[in-house]
Amino acid sequence: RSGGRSLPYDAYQEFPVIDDYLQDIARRYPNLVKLVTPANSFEGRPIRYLKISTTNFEDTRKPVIFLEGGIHAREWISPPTVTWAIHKLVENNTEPDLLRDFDWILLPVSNPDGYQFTHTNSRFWRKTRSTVGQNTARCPGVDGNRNYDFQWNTVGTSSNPCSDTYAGTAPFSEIETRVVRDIIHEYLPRMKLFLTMHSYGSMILYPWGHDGSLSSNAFALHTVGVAMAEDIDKVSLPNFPSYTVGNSVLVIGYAAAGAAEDYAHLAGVPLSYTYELPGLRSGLNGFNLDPIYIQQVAIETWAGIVAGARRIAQM
Ligand code: ING
Ligand code: ZN
Repeated sequence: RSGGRSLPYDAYQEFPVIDDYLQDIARRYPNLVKLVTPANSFEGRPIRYLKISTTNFEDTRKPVIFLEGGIHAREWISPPTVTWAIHKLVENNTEPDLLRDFDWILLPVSNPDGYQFTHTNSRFWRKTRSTVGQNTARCPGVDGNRNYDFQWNTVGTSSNPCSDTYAGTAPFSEIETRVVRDIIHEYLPRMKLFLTMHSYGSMILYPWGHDGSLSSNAFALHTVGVAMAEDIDKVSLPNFPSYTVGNSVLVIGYAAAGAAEDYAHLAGVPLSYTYELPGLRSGLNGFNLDPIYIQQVAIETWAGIVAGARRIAQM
């Protein structure tokens, strides 16, 4: 376990190590950090997030920024970008305005069962690990990013439980997506920025992801998206591709209904994005970003988050 020390960023960590880190941070910084465990996963692991606020989280009218990672189990570079945000807000704060001006919700591993399964059993597992309804022991799991209740199971999804994009038996059939849904609704209308961290492709995607149309807030979504991408590219490496910003369907090339990005935006979060973090290789190898790059991606992604936050402050 992390035992009072900062999480290592030279290797991908198993779920219990990340979970111990969250508990440890909450113990070490009780005036700044509150640990919340709203539910356990299908297999009984704690789904935890941190609420970070210099004042009483529930009393302030500060805008809330919500970072979520690890819904897709194999996208290993996702959780460290969220834990690095914790590190930069709490353990090594060099941007005091970000605590002065915002409250933060940080959920590094929303799908702990799938994430741990990729460490112990099957590296390229994507979904949850639930076995209810259609999900049998033969074909467990639901695609968390197809399980939200907006245009559910209409496009880019499958009704076959063996598929990697299985939408589930019903919207929000998964506890892992209900947890994210409940956070969004609890902190609206204060929640101004929602980022769901995926890999890979070096893209910043915004709604609508189910049909490629633009939301009424598209101008702000694009402007803030470009600001985030520019600040990432400024501190990125020469061998990393630069970020592409745009509507999800236009940029990634396929439509998908029931995604977190669309649901958060529909619910009322004005700035809702899917980050596709760098992969550097093609096919499944893209999910195996060399661990020498974990810290680099964490640092540059934090630059993007900072840019997004500071744009909110100006809005
Ligand atoms: N990518 C996202 C996915 O769930 C996405 C991309 C998001 C497409 C939202 C459409 C809408 O397929 C990854 N890497 O999972
Ligand atoms: Zn993903």
